[in-house]
Parts: sequence; C-alpha cells; structure tokens
Amino acid sequence: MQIGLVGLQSSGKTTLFNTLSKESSHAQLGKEEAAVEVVKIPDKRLDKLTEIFNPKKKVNATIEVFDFPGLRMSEDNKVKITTQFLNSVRNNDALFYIIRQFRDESIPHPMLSVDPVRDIEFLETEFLFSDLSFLENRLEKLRKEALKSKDERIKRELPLIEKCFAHAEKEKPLRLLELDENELKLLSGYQLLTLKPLAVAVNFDEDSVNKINEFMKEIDSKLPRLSAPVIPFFAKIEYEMSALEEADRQSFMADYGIEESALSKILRTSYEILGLQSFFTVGEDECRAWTIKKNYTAQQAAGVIHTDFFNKFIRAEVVHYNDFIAHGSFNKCKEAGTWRLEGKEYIVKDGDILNIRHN
Ligand SMILES: Nc1nc2c(ncn2[C@@H]2O[C@H](COP(=O)(O)OP(=O)(O)OP(=O)(O)O)[C@@H](O)[C@H]2O)c(=O)[nH]1
Ligand SMILES: [Mg+2]
Repeated sequence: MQIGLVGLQSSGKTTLFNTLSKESSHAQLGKEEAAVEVVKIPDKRLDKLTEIFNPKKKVNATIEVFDFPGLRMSEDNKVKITTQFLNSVRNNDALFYIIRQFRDESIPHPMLSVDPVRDIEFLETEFLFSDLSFLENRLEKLRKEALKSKDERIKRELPLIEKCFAHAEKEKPLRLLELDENELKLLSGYQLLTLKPLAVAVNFDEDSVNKINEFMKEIDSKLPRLSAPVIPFFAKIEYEMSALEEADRQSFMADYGIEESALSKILRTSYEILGLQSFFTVGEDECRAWTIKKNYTAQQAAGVIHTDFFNKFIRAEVVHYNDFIAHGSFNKCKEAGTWRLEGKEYIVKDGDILNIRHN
C-alpha cells in the first residue's frame, strides 16, 4: 500500500515525513521527486505475540509513504499544479493533504497568507478539475466508439463515465458518488484523484492546541463536501520528539496534551480510509503481521502469504488474538473451543491468528 503526502509548499510534509522514520531521513527540501519511506506499522499485539513465541524474526506490516514536493508560486504569482505532479500523485492508494495552520512570519506561504480552509479547497478543486477533464475526454471517445462498435466493455463503461462526469460537474468529489464493486473495478485503471481515499492532516503550532475544536467545526461548516477524516498534528514538536527515547517521548507528549503521535494517527487513519485490517502468523521462526482488506476470506488472506497457499488451500486454523491471550496457548484455546478450523469462505477478522493448511 502506498500513501502520498501532498500539499502546498512549506506546510510541514517533510517535517512530518521525517518523524515517520527514526533511523533515516531520505527527504530533501526542494527536490522535484517525491521521497519514499517504508514505514513499519507499530502493533502492540504483534509485540506481545513476539514476547510469547520468542521467534528468530519479528516482521511488522509496512506501508509506503511518499513525501511529494509542495506546490509553489510560479512566475505569474499563482500556485499551479503540473501534469507531471498529478501523474505521480495518481499512483498512490490513498492521499493525505498536509495543510498548514501554523503561523511563522519567517516561513512564507506560497499564497502569502495562512488559510487552511482555502488550501484544502484549492487542492480539492485542482484534483476535481483533473478528473473532470479526464472524464470529458473519455466520454467523447466512448461516444464515438459506441457508434461503430458493439464492444461489451464500451457498453458498460459509457453510462458509468456519464454518471461520474455529471457528478463531478456539480463540483462534488467522486468519493461521494455511490458506486458498486463492478463500477469501481471498471474505473480502477484510471486512478481518478477524487475517488481515492482521502484524509486531511492539519499542521498546528504548539500554541494552538486549544483552537482545534473550533477549527474542526469551521471545517465542517465551510467544507460540507469534504467527507474525509481531519486529523490535527504538530509537525515541529513531533519532529523534535522523534529523537527521544520512548518513555521521554510519552511524557513530552503529555506535557503538550498530545494523546497520540502523528505517525500513529496517520497509520491508523490509512487503515481506516483504505479499509484495511491485520492478521497474524506465529511460530518459532517468525511472528508476523499481515495487511489485508476487510472482508477478505481465509483463502484470499492465505494468498497474501503465498500464492501457493491460495491455490492449494485446504483449511485455516483460526484463533483470535484476544482468545489466545485470554487462554495462554493453542491447546487451552482448543479446550475452550475458541480454536477453530475454517473453510476458504471464512471472513477473516482483524486480529485473527491464522495457520494455513495446504497441499
Ligand atoms: N513554526 C513552525 N514551523 C514549522 C512547523 N512545521 C514545519 N515548520 C517549518 O516550516 C519549514 C517547511 O517545513 P517542511 O516540512 O520542509 O515543509 P514541506 O511541506 O515539506 O515543504 P515543501 O517540500 O517545500 O513543500 C521548515 O523550516 C520547518 O521547520 C510548525 O508546526 N511550526
Ligand atoms: Mg518537503
């Protein structure tokens, strides 16, 4: 899974990005290309399982985070989005708008004033225009083709693109349009920007903690079509904290009234907007967390571990993490009836511990 941090220049993307990884920082200011980091997803349940099984290896689930260069003012005093930028952003599975709320005279804003609502609207509008122009071209092409071809795909796609275009024309992001699984499949190759799962992360300065509630209300009333989670964070102090040991960081965070780190919020929100969950595999060799979509069957989950496990799937041994911790061992779980053998249609739950039986 890939998530992209996008926004205007100097909104705090790279500062946030650098808190994601404590070991290294690959990002550089002002580069044309996005920097990327593979971020380990912290999981207390995996830590606990590792403690119990004492395996040779512990493998966290990971997510790739892309830090995009910010949008800046061009020579005609306007902030512009290039096609190249849009195309690289398109490759992400989900987007995070990184929006500046902090005020600092020494750091100029590319639109010359700090106005988070305006900045969110700007990104939304640009992305919507990009989708609209794609849909318009596609529509024209499909209509021409429909006249001379009886192709099944064209027949199915034309009304869908018409529906999307009519929706986007009303200046509504495509994520607000109700689409079924088949329709989403037909659209998936086009990588429409306003159809992507979105979250908005707002970079507050440390003195503004008490303004957050008011700000959230303002977003709700001024941007009713946003329909994306809004998460406040504090790039600067979180970056300073990221160098500290865990215990010191906890007390530092408490001093500022920060309940959850930006990293944790961003990863949790990514899972939410992408509809993801985790399952575990355990053993003496390895304890591992895997990422799958919600509603994945046991067979699909097996396929994430290995394609052979999908093809040669027989059954899955399943215990939920909570049951395992409550009873202490697989044998105790068997006695209690919480250890089960499930077939390939079983819908995996977040926190299931699986062992795949295969040919
Ligand atoms: N005062 C203050 N400064 C901040 C805060 N967050 C970031 N900065 C500063 O703002 C400047 C720009 O931050 P970056 O993280 O590089 O911003 P960016 O969004 O990556 O910028 P571009 O990549 O150029 O678009 C840096 O000097 C940061 O130290 C903040 O919360 N408060
Ligand atoms: Mg940057």
